[in-house]
Amino acid sequence: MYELLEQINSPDDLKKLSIVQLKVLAEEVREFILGSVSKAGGHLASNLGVVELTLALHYVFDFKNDKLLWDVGHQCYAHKIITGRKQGFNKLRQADGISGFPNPAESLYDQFSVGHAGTSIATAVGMALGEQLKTEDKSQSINRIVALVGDASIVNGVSFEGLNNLGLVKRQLLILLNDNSMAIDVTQGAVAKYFSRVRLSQTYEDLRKTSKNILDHLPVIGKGVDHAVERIKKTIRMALPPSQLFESLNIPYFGPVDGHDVGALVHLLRALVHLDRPAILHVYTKKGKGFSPAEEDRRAFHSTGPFKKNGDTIEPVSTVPERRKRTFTSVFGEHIVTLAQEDDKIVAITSAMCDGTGLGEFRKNFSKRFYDVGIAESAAVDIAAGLSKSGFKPVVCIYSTFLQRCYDQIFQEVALQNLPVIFCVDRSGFVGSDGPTHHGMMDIGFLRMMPNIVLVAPASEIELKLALEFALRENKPVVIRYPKDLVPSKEFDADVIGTCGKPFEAGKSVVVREHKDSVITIVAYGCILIEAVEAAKLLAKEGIEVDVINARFAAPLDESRLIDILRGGSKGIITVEDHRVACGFGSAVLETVAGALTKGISKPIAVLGSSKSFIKHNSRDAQLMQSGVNADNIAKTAKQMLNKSRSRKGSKS
Ligand SMILES: Cc1ncc(C[n+]2csc(CCOP(=O)(O)OP(=O)(O)O)c2C)c(N)n1
Repeated sequence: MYELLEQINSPDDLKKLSIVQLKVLAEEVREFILGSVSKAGGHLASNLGVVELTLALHYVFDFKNDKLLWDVGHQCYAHKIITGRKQGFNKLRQADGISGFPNPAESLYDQFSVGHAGTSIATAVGMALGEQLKTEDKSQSINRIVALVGDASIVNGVSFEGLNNLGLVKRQLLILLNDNSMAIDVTQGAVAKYFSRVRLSQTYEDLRKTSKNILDHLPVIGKGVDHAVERIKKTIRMALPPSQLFESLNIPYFGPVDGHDVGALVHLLRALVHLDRPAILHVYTKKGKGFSPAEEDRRAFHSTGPFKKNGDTIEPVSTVPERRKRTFTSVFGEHIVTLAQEDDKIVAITSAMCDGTGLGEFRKNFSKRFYDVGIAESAAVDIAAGLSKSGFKPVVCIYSTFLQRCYDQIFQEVALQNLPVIFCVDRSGFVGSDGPTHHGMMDIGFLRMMPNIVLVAPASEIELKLALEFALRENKPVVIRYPKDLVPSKEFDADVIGTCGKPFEAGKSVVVREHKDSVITIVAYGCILIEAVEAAKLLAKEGIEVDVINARFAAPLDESRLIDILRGGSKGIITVEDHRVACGFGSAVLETVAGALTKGISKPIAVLGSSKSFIKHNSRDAQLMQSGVNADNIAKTAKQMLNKSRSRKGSKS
């Protein structure tokens, strides 16, 4: 079936092929990607778009020595396939299969473990500077460096900061701008408009002429380069709209060219490989190329679950029963629309993650109050701060892992001003198959030390709605964290939350289960409450009664409740969270209890959460289990605590 691909186990095998064979191989690689993603799910459309580009790069460069840096990295499947990792695609993004992002632990062909946008240019500048320092004699510097960056990621602030420093590099460094006019959604902002104006003015013939023009003037090394670059720029300027953006930054710019013509790409790269200075090659590709459902709905196929492919029609495969498909994200998306209908001061902001954060309906209903600012999380927070200053109620929706980019903006422009900005922090905790770049394991830690910020974590559907309503009432910055997960069933809400489904009150926890003979108190923060309740039921079956507290807040913490527990009959406290133990919710509890210790009260405390290591791609359930944040381990911890308490008592008597 894969006549050529079967023979490709490394880029060296690729180099033996002719250009005609490369074209055939590109189709086989596409089929292979489709087959793997349809079975396991994964990033599809961006990967289908860069197949020819990837083959051409490996054909021309030698990435055993040369360095290829991916931006975001979700588009590296073809690269992995031809760098000896085909087998891993049987279990793409699963525990013992290949990861969906570049990973140096997997292969010497990967430089950085990445998943966040905007990093490739600056890291490439750093690597180029390193090579430059190692060998002052430019001609000896044989390790070439290529950064491949998408049109949505190149506008990220970090990318621009990298470009701003490109002048430091006095040797080869090629930036490949892969322009498919899409982020996950259509690319946003002024630069995107600029690119799309240029793109619309191009015919296929223009692209072909540009390639020829570049080839006519290159390769040139050393002295002639300036003239050649100037000549090329002039000819491009005559024939095509100039790329003033890069020229004004003094970066030699080539293109735009067709990113699916593998032959032309090979010739171009062979010419550019000799350039002894940084340059940009602007390449047009099509997201979803070669698979019509993905070409037609590029947004839906950016990342997809498993599907059945029948020719060009597809049928999603879901392991989740229809009635349980409500996620924290979808509940948020619905409720924010309901609230915005009643309050026209609510505005929503996303950084290129409209669908991912559940804002699709909001955008449809309130387009004037919706802002997609592109991959620009820090700016999103400052724009929110400005909106808040103008009297609006901004709701900023950013995944936990990407919120790490906004630390200083949250500190200065929001917390220090005590502005009522609401942060809806989706993908908090383990995220499953995207792995360590995407887990949201640090938000409690880095936010709870900031004065003024209220940290909330709802445990269920009702609670998420209540938390949002609370945040809109509270005249302070409020962070609501929730996971990439289904909400617990309606029965859970009715049985467990129903009894305490009262409005959120700042810093107040609620009791969800208590018993007069309780021996341990479990305090759960957020979605993980369901595991704590399950643990309590398991223990009850063994005749051990425990209390369960739904903390609701990590800041301010319900200190008086904690002091009450310390003073009460419980033998100890177990805290549970879907977050790293270090600096998390349990640590906040420990800090409070340490204060209480000085007043002469002490009890054993177990803090359950993720350890200080990076947990690799797997299912979310498996990751929680691996971290001991599940009902069985909570119950086991309670029994251990009880046994220790009994043996202490025994040894005293
Ligand atoms: C800092 C950051 N914010 C948001 C995302 C989520 N995200 C993943 S891919 C993507 C779009 C990337 O578009 P582009 O760079 O043009 O690459 P393409 O997928 O089009 O190849 C976004 C927004 C991210 N990975 N990193």
